[in-house]
Amino acid sequence: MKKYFGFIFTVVIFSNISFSQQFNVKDNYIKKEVYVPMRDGVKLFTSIYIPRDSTQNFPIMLNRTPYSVAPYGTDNYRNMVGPSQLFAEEKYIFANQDVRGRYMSEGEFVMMRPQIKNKKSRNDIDESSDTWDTIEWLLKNVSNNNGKVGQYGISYPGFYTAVGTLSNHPALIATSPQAPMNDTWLGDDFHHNGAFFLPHAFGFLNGFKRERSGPTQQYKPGIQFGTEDGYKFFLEMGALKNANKKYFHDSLSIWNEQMTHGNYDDYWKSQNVAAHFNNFTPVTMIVGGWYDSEDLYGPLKLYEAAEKSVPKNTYLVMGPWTHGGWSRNNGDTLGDIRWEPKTASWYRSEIELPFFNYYLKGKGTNPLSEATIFETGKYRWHKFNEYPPKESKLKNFYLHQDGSIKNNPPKEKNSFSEYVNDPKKPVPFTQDISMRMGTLYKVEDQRFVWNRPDVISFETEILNDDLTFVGPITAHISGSTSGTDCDWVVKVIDVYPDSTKNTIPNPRNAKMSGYQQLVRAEIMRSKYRDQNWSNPKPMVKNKITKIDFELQDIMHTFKKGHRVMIQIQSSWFPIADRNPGKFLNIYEADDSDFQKTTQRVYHSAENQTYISVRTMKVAN
Ligand code: PG9
Repeated sequence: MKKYFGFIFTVVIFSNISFSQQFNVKDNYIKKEVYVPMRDGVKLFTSIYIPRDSTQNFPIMLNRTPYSVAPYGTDNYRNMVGPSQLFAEEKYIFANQDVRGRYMSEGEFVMMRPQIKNKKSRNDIDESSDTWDTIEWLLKNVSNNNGKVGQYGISYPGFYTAVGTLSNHPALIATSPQAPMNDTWLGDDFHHNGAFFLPHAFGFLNGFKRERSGPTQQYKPGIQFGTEDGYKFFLEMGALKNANKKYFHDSLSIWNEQMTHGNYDDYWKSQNVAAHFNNFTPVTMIVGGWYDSEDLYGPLKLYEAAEKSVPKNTYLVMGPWTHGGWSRNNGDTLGDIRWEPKTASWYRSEIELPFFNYYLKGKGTNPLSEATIFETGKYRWHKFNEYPPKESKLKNFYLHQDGSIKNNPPKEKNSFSEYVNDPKKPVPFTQDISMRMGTLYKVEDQRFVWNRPDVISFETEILNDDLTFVGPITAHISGSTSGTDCDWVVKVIDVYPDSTKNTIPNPRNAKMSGYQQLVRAEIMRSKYRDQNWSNPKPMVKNKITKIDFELQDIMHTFKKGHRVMIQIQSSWFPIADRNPGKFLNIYEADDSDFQKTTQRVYHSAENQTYISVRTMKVAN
């Protein structure tokens, strides 16, 4: 089956499925707390909710987390157990576990603990072996289980689900890694193409990775920054090495550790999950959100990896969601943008629950097609038998001297656009005043930067027809810099017609006339341009150089009457740390290393700059 169904299923009919009244977990479940022994003797704290109904056997839903299984105490119940309230109502056994070294579990915590391929002794443990040992114990010790286990988790727990899948325990029938982190140097969380995602790493590590002397229900809080203005705070902090000097004072070992691994060395490579994500036995539904600012790379790359060896076991669901947005709310809005279908509630009732019910309870039918993909712009679901869909065709969109974007390459000689990047006045990534990376920037109106002198913009003619992009976008830059390193940020933007009237109110009362909605953006550090991530290489000053890099996938329709815009800039602050414009180890750079550079983007016959992306006709 390799064909697009041509089937747009109306979610609207399902969209009114509202949550039933808050379900009372305590009335329906008995809670137990146990220490589950691992093969090396370390015991992991596990809290288990078992249906009070003892007339049937139930499958076990396992969730392994570094974020705590709180509340602790057998009399203290969670308000919600399982991926959604629907699971609690359906009746499953829920086993939630603090992973090794976190909260009430024993042992040592390791960030994204590397997989051990050939385990030789009982002390060769990884998260797959901990998953296996946990499942073994649960099957033997929890009464009323039906011998079938499912595992799920979002983000970090999504990572544990992905590596749990690799345990290949025969009772682990179905798993769902949701927004799983795959590689936090190449594209998830901490870095994108080697550029350091500063507020995200700074805020997360400060809060998350505090030391403990043994099992604990609570960690010491991170330091307080005393401001909500991230742009100002990080600009005043200056060079990265000032973070420890000014704020952490050696209290955050993980920060110091990461600062010594600037390049993609074995430290990062050993954490990559996709390299192992093959030949597994559970049926796996990978879930991701188009608007996920943390882990969009993870689900897409794990799907790609799994498709090479176990295509029959793997399904993909991509919706218009922020990080984990499918597990809460309705999924019908982000920032200034609104759409009709309530995609998250639909996913929970029509995809997630039926998927696990089918595989773990033998109930109903499998609700999945190979790929269940949401098209933003037109805001509707599609089912594909292949992702990216086979009938999509690669097309190039070239930048031209007159500021246009055309499908034909330019003919001019020696044509370029030039701008100066000043690391002391970096281009902001958002208008939001926040210490966090947040998620609103994913669809934010780019008019707040488009006419800055350090941002260059190109746009198509008004579209005569809908134009749908699907799959990854690749940026091909012919560029030069007056320094020995610089960043390239490419943003793909949907420009609304000037005549657009606000028909639905949005929270900021933003005017949608001429709105420049960000659709996808990515950063690339020139020194990694050969994608030899472990061995960066300086730019030769003012030499035209080819820089190719992937922007993460989309499925977006630029509607008739809209335009496609591309903006290029060399800073994107503070979401990504600043490039000093000099080839050096940025983690050791001094404030005085940061210098202005002049970048040129060529759009000539010999040196073209363009994006390539699959486009397809989608039936209306
Ligand atoms: N994506 C998350 C994260 C993991 C590790 C570091 C930083 C963030 C998470 O939400 O689990």
